[in-house]
Amino acid sequence: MGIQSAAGLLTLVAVLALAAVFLRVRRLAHDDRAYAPVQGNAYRVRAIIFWVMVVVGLPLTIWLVRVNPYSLAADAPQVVRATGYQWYWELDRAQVEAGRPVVFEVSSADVNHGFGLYDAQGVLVAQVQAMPGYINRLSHVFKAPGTYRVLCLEFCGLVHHGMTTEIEVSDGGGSDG
Ligand SMILES: [Cu+2]
Repeated sequence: MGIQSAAGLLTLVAVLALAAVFLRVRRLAHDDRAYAPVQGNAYRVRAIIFWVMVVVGLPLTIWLVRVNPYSLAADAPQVVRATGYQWYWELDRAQVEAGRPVVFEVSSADVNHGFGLYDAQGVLVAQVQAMPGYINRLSHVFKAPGTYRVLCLEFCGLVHHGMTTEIEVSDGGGSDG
């Protein structure tokens, strides 16, 4: 199970637990009961929740911040300028490292093209429009090294289908995750 699914499941369980508490409070609200014992119980529950948060929540939070993918933003991106032509791509570099952010600055010299990035299995991993007069920035972190292909995603004329090039993604090595 990935972190996303685990977080989703955890949230669902927490929401259901909270809903159960609300329903129970609603059911007990009409009971005529002495205040002091209820207050004592509540304080005990509160103390337990506090220590659970300290013992479980604090280490969990620290761990989650460490694995947070957004911390990669601090890393200087690898910039690739990509320009579409009828009917080929021009990249100012064809090699980047996996595990580090890459920013594709995508434009076109003639008509609209579509900059589509495909992995070795032919799965589209990222895409952006290539437009004349505009530079569209596409940020992507390649998770795995390998040969990726760029295909045109916008029908742009006679040899649209031949508009492909490759990007070599090497093992970052220096990346500490
Ligand atoms: Cu095209």
